[in-house]
Amino acid sequence: MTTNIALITGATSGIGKATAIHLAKAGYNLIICGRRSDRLITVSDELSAIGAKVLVKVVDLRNKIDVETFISSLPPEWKKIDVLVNNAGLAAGLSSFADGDLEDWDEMIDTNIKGLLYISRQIMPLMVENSKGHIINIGSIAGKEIYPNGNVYCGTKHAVDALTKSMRRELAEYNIRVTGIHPGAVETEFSLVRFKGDVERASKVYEGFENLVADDIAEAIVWCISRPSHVNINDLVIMPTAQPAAGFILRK
Ligand code: NDP
Ligand code: 8X3
Repeated sequence: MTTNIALITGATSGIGKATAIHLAKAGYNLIICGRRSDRLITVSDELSAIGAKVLVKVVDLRNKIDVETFISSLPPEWKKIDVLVNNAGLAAGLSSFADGDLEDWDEMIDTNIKGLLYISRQIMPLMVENSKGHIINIGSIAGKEIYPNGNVYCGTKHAVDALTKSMRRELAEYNIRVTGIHPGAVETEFSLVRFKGDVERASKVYEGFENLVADDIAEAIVWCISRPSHVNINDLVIMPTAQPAAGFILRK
């Protein structure tokens, strides 16, 4: 029996890394990518120790030529991708529109929307050819609601939500499942990235309440893909109990 293959974008930290570990434990072989090569090697070693075969690729998803080369140059045995987890993404800054940094806007739009599209465009034909597959798009509560100064990040995640619905509508006839996962606050490197390395500001985001951890989301992803093939989990919104709405956290 052949082993299933999952490709996870942004597997160098946080939700992507946790998902890679959970999928390795579930018996998957993994293609992992991200920009930080040292991190990819560390994660790869961890996955190999669990028993998974691993293919590592350093790639910036904003570069459509590199994304195309990455997938077209995969060895044939790695092209039968069963699961694509579109996880790579970021928030950059937390400012009003009037104070917004255009570089931040470009980075979020280019990564969260265009990067997700570039890699999906390469993998969908492979899944269509196999008449099976499962695409998991990591959206956010910021793709369901908005919060003060979330503006462009919220816009990119609303776009992910719309793209997820469009993919599901279009790919069902090829037996390809599509799931949107929309977390609230998960303690990862997310806030450190958003606040550009300001450790104190980033750690304050998670003070005084019990945030989600990356394993919470990874477990949900494994649950979605392990449902029987006639069952598609369309959409999961997963929140800390203390965060009943976007941008609203009950802190002690
Ligand atoms: P992390 O910052 O820990 O992880 C983000 C991952 O995305 C890293 O592996 C990073 O890898 C990768 N990445 C970012 N930009 C690029 C790029 N241009 N090309 C390739 N890879 C890239 O944050 P999270 O784990 O929290 O974030 C994962 C996803 O979850 C994101 O889409 C985020 O928007 C979403 N999310 C997060 C929430 C949270 O509260 N943490 C809540 C809701 C959704 P590298 O830097 O090595 O390239
Ligand atoms: C991030 C969700 O609520 O931390 O996508 O902004 S939140």
